[in-house]
Amino acid sequence: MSESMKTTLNELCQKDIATASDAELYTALLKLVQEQSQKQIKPVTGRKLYYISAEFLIGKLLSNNLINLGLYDEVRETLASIGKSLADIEEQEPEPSLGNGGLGRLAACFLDSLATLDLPGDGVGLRYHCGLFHQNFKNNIQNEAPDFWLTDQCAAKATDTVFPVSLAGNTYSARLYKLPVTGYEGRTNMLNLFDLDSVDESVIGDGISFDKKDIARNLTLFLYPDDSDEDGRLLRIYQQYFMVSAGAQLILNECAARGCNYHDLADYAAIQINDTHPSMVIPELIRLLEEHGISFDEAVQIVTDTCAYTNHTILAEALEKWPRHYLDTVVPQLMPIIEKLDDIAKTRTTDSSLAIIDQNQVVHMAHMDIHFSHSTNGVATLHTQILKESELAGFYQLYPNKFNNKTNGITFRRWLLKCNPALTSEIESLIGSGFKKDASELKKLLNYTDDAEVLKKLSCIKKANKEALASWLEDKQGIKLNTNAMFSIQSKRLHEYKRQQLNLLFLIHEYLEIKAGHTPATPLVSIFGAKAAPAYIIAKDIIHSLLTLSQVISEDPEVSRYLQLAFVENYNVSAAEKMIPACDLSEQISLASKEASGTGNMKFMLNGALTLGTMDGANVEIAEAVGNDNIYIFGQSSKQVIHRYAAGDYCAKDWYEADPNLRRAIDFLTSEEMLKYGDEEHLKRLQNELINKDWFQTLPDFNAYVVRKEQAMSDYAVNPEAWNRRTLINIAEAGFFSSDRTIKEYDDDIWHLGK
Ligand code: T68
Repeated sequence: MSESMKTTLNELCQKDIATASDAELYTALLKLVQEQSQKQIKPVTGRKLYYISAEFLIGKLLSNNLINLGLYDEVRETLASIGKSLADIEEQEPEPSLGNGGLGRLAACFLDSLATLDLPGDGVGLRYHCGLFHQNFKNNIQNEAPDFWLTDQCAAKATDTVFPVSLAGNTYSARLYKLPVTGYEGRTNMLNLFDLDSVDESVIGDGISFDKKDIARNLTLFLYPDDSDEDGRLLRIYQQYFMVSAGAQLILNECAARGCNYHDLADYAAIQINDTHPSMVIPELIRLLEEHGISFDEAVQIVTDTCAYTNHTILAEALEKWPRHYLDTVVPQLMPIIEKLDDIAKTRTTDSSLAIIDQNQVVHMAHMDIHFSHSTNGVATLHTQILKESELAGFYQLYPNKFNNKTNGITFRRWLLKCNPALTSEIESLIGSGFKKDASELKKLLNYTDDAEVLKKLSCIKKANKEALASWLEDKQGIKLNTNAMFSIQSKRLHEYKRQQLNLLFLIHEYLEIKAGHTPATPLVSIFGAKAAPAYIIAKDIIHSLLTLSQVISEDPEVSRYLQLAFVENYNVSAAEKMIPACDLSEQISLASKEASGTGNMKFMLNGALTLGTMDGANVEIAEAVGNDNIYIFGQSSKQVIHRYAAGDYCAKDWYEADPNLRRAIDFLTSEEMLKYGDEEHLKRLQNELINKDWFQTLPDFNAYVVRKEQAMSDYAVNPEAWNRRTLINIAEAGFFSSDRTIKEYDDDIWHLGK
């Protein structure tokens, strides 16, 4: 215990901390973090990054900030000395869920790495009043409830800075909120979030529906409002423009304050456009520069030199395109500029498929980004290659030098130091603490692959993490897990391309095998965490089928001795921090070519899980790093998949009819056992989808998946020491997947910050 920390906390609490409540201690720690992070703020010289993103999935901040500020151990020990637990105090913090999944979490990891690497780089986004919905299960069905996370104590503080933003001809005031972002032994940057004072949380009833037309009261109420109707889509555009207009004004003001005369904007600012949601920053900046007296042609050049674009998907339906009349309604001031940009684009190419505004008067946001920014990057080697060769081939021919790859990464501070302290201190005892700032040092662990004691220690840490997950899940959902089993985990957004349905079919297969007397090599606990978009019907059917199967299994003692299926309710960053360290087998089973990168795959690897995956996204690079003996790869290659789509002759029913195991598993969806706990409409719809459509080619990969997973289960059971060795190799080779490496690459190739 440190006396000086105790004195500091007593002062911040204005009482003896021994008598303080968890809430009072939480407030005191927030103040401590605030004071210390202020000290790390540094003046900006040269180029500063503005990472504009509709999502920043930052998760809880208290412990992470304490780690980054070097205060964590001291605070934890001081509190422990008076019988208080930092983990309990952390429960006071509402979780900011300002993102859907990988894209938003990547933005948060990037902010951590920027500050850690002492690079000047701020985030720009929206201060949503409700983050991603809160998920709960009733009758094996997902329900959604609003997630109010803003409290008086929220670390994002209102400032006096407001910017006028014109939406559909009416002017609104965007207020700036600032949330400090601490780096590990680095600097403090800012996450700048904009909001409208008039937004009114009381308009939300008990559901998540609301009047999407009432912009003044609703604009920033929800992250990613349901866009299954036109009002929802318009609201998304209102949000996006509000964000980029206020963001662009902030950027111009900050640069001007540092001496920029706008002509030289690109020397002061680098703007990274995170997917197409912030794309309107391009015409908006041009508009603002023109207001400052700069000619249109010069403004176009300045903006191109300043902006860069990251693509996160090849799913055509996720590449935003808006009917032009939407933009005419919401941002009439931008349409003349977008038209002029489209005219310029047409002078550069005769290929009409590269137009910004197509013949049907649809505006393609990604096209505007590629034509009028200086860099377009994909997020894993395979993804970038597919962009170049197929999805964006026309653009690649036109601008070969703009295209580059930046394989994603994760911050090791949150995804190792914070979430797996036992593994962190074991690594530290073996190779020192250099890996915390230079992740490539993890390779030094390769010296211990034959050290039986180290391997044993790794498996003890894993076991303890499984116990911790089990006890958390028991408290939370009353589920008792067998911690002697192998833990396989698939946690990510629910989407057909991610293929939770393939895992479902495997579990049904296993269930039926056990019923037929074929017991598996090891007991298996299969854990899921996933939210489905509220309007995504088949995704909700998949959740329903998994929950129903879970009940079928748990009610059957003959099976549940060998097999358990647990679905973690309301999967979020905090849940991930508990699940990932407890995992043996990381399920990364997307249809090859569809997962741009994945970042969960990296988190599991870093925490000593082996990957069971397709050759998709960053799995390809994980396989390269660890070698084929230390990963379980299965399924069609991206080339085969792309070929099958191009041929247009995939017929799921043929596969269903040809493979008796597959047929048996799919038929089981509507069996008596399932119908006992499940809803026929949901189960039938999924069954029908799998037999008659299966757009993401689950069936052709079923057999290979079963074979590989059973192989993994047998390896795990038969030779635990060999398994532990392979987990060590995975940890040792994870260094490449640090977001510090990713950020260095962005800086070296695209941003050149501080220069
Ligand atoms: C993900 N994309 C990719 N999109 O799917 C994943 N939100 O492979 C990749 O690792 C990750 O980005 C980071 O690059 C998303 O998470 C969204 O969440 C999304 C899409 C549309 C609208 C809003």
